[in-house]
Amino acid sequence: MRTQAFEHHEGAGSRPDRVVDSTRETAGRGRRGIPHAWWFAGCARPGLRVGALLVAATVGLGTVRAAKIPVPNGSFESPATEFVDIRLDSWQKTPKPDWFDESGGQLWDQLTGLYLNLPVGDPGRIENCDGNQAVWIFAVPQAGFFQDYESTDWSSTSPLHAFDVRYEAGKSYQLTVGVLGGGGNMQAGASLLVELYYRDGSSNQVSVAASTFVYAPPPVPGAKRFVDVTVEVPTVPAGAPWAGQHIGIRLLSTIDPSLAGGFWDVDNVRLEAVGEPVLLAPGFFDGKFGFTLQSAPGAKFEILAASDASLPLSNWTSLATLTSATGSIAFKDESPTVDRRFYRARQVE
Ligand SMILES: [Ca+2]
Repeated sequence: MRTQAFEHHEGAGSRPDRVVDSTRETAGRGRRGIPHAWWFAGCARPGLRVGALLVAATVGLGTVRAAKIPVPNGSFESPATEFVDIRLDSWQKTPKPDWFDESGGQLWDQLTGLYLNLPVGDPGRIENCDGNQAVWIFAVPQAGFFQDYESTDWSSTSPLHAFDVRYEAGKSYQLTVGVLGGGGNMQAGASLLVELYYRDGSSNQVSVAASTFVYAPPPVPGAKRFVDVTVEVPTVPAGAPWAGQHIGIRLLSTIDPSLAGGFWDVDNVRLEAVGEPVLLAPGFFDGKFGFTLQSAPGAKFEILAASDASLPLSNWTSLATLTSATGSIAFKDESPTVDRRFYRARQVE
């Protein structure tokens, strides 16, 4: 007798659900961590199918349901400048490669820096600049900067330990960066890497996920606007090498040397985490079926039920709306017991 099953289900939201768990075995065999009442109920009701628990994560990355993670100086507003400044607070510049020759007067340190956006009415103004300032990155191979727990900036030679955020198992992440190409007669095909990484045991920066933005001149020159480039890290498995490691963000010119020239404008580095909602510990409690909903703290869910899991969402019955203040909240179905019922938790806020 299969008494409980967790199934995979395609959600109605902007991304597919995850497999929550595989089918489990017969009740009455005793499983650690399952309330005794559940096993008693299961044995006492031979033939009862408790159906399936589904997680319909209608939450999508980048929606308001994601938790924002502050990135120190993510908008490049510091230090404040009235024109330009090659000092970047909180970000460590990539080291000068041996092949870069500073004898011509251009220093590696000058390939990145921040600037004050131009005033309203100036054709060079970037319309959707976040705050007052943004940065430039010259389209030279390996020019760029990064930030993690161990990184430094111009003001320090020792790690700042300011960006103290780790990849947490069960969560997914999205990095978003505003990028504008074309500065200084940049050539088509110039590329910029936007990356999330972690440091391995030897302190090497190991990529977890990355996007490469390739410049293509607009067919019709228009107002200057940043375009959001996103990098998504899928739900972190507990056994992933980056689970529990500090998050690192890197912006790097990956241009082919033959295309070198011009510069990128970059602004508004944003990082968000989404806690994967899961339904746990199903069982009968005082004769009523219930389970625990685990999610990101503060998330609000609607609990829905149906006799047929294939029914469209609009045909499911709403049982309750729960706000999970701590990230873990119990639910018990108080409605009359039925032979078979499917449940899903839909995040609504
Ligand atoms: Ca800014």
